[in-house]
Amino acid sequence: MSGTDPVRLDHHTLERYETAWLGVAVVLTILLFVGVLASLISGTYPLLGSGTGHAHDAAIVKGHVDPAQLAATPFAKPGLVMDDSGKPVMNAQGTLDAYLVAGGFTYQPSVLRVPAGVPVTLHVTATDVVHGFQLTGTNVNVEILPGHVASLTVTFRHPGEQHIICNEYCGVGHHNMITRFIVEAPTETP
Ligand SMILES: [Cu+2]
Repeated sequence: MSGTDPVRLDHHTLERYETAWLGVAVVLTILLFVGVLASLISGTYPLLGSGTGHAHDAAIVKGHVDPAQLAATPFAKPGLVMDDSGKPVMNAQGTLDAYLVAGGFTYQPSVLRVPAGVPVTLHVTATDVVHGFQLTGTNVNVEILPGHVASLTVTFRHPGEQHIICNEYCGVGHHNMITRFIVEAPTETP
């Protein structure tokens, strides 16, 4: 007996190790499949934003909206949220809200008038496929998914015209997807 002899495992011990490690591999494989299936079923995606606190936001839950039920949401009236007299409604955070819908190779509204110098929170969703939403010449650039609401706040500093374009190929009318933002100088001081 010398201490330098390599340890030799007998046949039965080797088989036990093999079985044990095979079991570990099987468990890991099952966990992987369960994880993938669970994320597919629960629809786990990163959220870009949730509701704004407006009462009519009830149909938008944690940045999700049913594309087939947009009529029950503020997306039914795309554009700035207005009061009954047609004036934009300032929310509790001191920003304006605008709702935009991408789909059918257009954005609605096709023209959005916003005041300069006031933060505007844009809520954007898609009705059909994935679209892009890029404010040309700026770093405003988000991906719009059906069923999801991307919310981002933008302050237009200078009066003039800006364009939103779709930068994710969405079909034959992709190149027509454009919406204009007309930034208006602040009108009056109360
Ligand atoms: Cu497109």
